[in-house]
Amino acid sequence: MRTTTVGQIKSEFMKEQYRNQQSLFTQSDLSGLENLDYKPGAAPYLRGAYESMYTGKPWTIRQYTGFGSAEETNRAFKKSLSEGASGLSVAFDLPTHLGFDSTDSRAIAEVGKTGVAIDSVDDMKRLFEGINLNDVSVSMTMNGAILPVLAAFLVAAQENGFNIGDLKGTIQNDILKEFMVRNTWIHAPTPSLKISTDIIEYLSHNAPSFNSQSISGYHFQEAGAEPSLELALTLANAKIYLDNAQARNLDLNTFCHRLSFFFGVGMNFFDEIAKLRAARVLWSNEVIQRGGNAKAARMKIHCQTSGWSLAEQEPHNNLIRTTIEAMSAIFGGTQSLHTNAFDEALSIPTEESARLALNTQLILQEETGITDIVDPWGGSYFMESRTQQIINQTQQWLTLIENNGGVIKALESGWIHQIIHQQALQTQADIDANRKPFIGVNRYQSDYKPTNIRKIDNKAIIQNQQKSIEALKLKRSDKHVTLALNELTQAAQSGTRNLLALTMEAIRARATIGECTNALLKVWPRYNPTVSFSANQYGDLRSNESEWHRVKKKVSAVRKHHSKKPKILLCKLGLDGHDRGIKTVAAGLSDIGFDATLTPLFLTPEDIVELFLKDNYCALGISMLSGSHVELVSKVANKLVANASFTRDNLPLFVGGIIPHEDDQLLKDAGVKSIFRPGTVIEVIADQIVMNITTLTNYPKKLAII
Ligand code: MLC
Ligand code: 5AD
Repeated sequence: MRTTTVGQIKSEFMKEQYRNQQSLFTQSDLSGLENLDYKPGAAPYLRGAYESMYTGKPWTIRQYTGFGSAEETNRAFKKSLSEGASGLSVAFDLPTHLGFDSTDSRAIAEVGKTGVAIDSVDDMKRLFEGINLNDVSVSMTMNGAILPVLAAFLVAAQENGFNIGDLKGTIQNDILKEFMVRNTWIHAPTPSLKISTDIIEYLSHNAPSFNSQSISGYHFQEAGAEPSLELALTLANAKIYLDNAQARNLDLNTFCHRLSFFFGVGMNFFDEIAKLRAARVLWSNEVIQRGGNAKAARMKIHCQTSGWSLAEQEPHNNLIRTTIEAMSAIFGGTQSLHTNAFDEALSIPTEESARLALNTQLILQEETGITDIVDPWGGSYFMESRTQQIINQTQQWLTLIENNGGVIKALESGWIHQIIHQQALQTQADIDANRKPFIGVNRYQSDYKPTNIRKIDNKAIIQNQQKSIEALKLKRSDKHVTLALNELTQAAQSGTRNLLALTMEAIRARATIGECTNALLKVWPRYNPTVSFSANQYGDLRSNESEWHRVKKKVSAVRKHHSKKPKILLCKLGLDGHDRGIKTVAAGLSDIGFDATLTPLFLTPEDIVELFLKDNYCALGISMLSGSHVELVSKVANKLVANASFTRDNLPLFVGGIIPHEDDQLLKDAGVKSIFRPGTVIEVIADQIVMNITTLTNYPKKLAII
């Protein structure tokens, strides 16, 4: 079973890709389905979590927002609320996610870039200054540094006069999917799961209106999973969380209704609606089978339109994609929704693109009449049978996960990574081969480039964070902080006390997020798994194409010259763990003839240079999605030029990812030879690399011109 490939699974589970096999559905497709008798607001909630659905209360418009400093993000929150948003959602920067203070040398390049920088409870107070937390619910996407960040939120709320018993909101607290795809873990899985259960326990006792988890499928979809696999992995993880909470003797009917869910909604219009309907049924059945009541069994969902489905090419097309995806989420009965900005594939949103994204929801909510009807797809021959099909497919995936040892074993063995990666490769091959339509990317291309994108210059932010940390340290009692941090370390060691309660005391004493993390790292060091990719699948899917073969021959000519495959080192750099792209590139380059090595995540420029110089690599490829490419890639280039026999001109350095065009020159000046943006097909990448390495080094003329 362990060797199951996507090819096998495809024949079992997946419909013919991108086209429905059956085009007409009739009453006969409903035969045997129980679905038709289900009522909205009643278990198993097929037709919606609430009886009145949007006629009682429309979905919450909740836009994921965060950049720069707490003050800047606070202004963006207030703007969003004044423009019609009905909830808030915090995007933290990568250093905060990984428990580094903004002053840490590993953090500096990424402070405030893809989210807001939070170092302490004082930053958290600035983040929510002037916002009434009794009225507005706040979601926080936090999993790695969850203890100090959630503690800072709770203590900030208390110090601002709110009773934590009244707070409404959600903390993501879904660590398993971090290990599977999102990659902002800090400690190993076992201690991380203890932390997660501590949070459920603390919140269910002290903040009963706060959702203690947002169990996520979104990131599986972004990493490549199709809808039923996304759903299966989400439910498999949710069941582990239930097991752990129940093993702690928490009462299902006390905590379970505060476990919420989060799904991605991509361009697979009908299946996304069916997926949300199927999700509610499967969860309800699971909870009721464990003895939960109807309230505990009600699945509540947040959705986000898919970032991956958006293109860098002709970005205004993304407004249309996002609108269609938002409609799937709404028809599926989501409780809360984030719609992506159209410039997603270029940078984080500008004021203009953020406003358009929000307006997309306002228009759907207020102009279309969509909110007047509860579950408008209910009873549709097609939708009901598709929902049942997704239920069946999801159950088959769940069985397959069990056959691979259950979710934890399948995670540790790499099976889960592999299955998702293989689906990503399938999709990429189909786009690259123009089998899966992607307007403006593989057909109807144009040269249009937008100019106005948000750039974060974080020098001033870093200085401010430094000053705030200094001010915080001046006014605190170091003795008190040390005592609180020691207590945290001891509690991690003993495993018997609730870590959130203790972290709140350290945070209240003005320990920083980094200091709290370090106190735990003494017991549970940073986790560092290897990353792998699948060979042969992508190449097999492209094997009929002439362009693929043309470039493969070129790589082969280089191989013959060296009597071995050209070695390429591929890596992510810094704290960014979004590795779908680099894994796809590694698989593709390997299949086209390179000897590709993929490094573990979270390497510093120093680490990368050391690895590169250790072996006989002919090229270095770096994937950057965090907006820190200029700082971090330049450091790599400078070190290579300083330490080895490279000049800027002959550095075999390549960069891929979200790179604004205006940064091209800076990167080229540093020594980067080619920049590959989302949507670049593998053979173009391979061709460029071969062309560059054969002209850069002393190759015979014949090779340089192939
Ligand atoms: C709602 N209510 C109703 C009703 N509709 N009551 C009667 N009839 C109706 N029709 C009541 C609910 O019971 C609830 O009360 C209250 O109104 C609020 O409704 P809700 O449905 O709970 O909505 P909300 O508060 O918005 O909560 C939605 C949620 C929550 C449960 C899904 O967990 C949430 O907001 N999640 C957001 C997660 C998020 O934004 N994540 C961003 C991830 S970005 P009561 O009393 O029952 O509470 C990311 C990207 C990355 O992760 O970085 O990788
Ligand atoms: N602001 C707005 N949206 C963001 N995303 C990530 N960071 C931000 C941010 N700071 C969104 C993107 C991405 C998804 C993970 O979350 O849509 O695809």
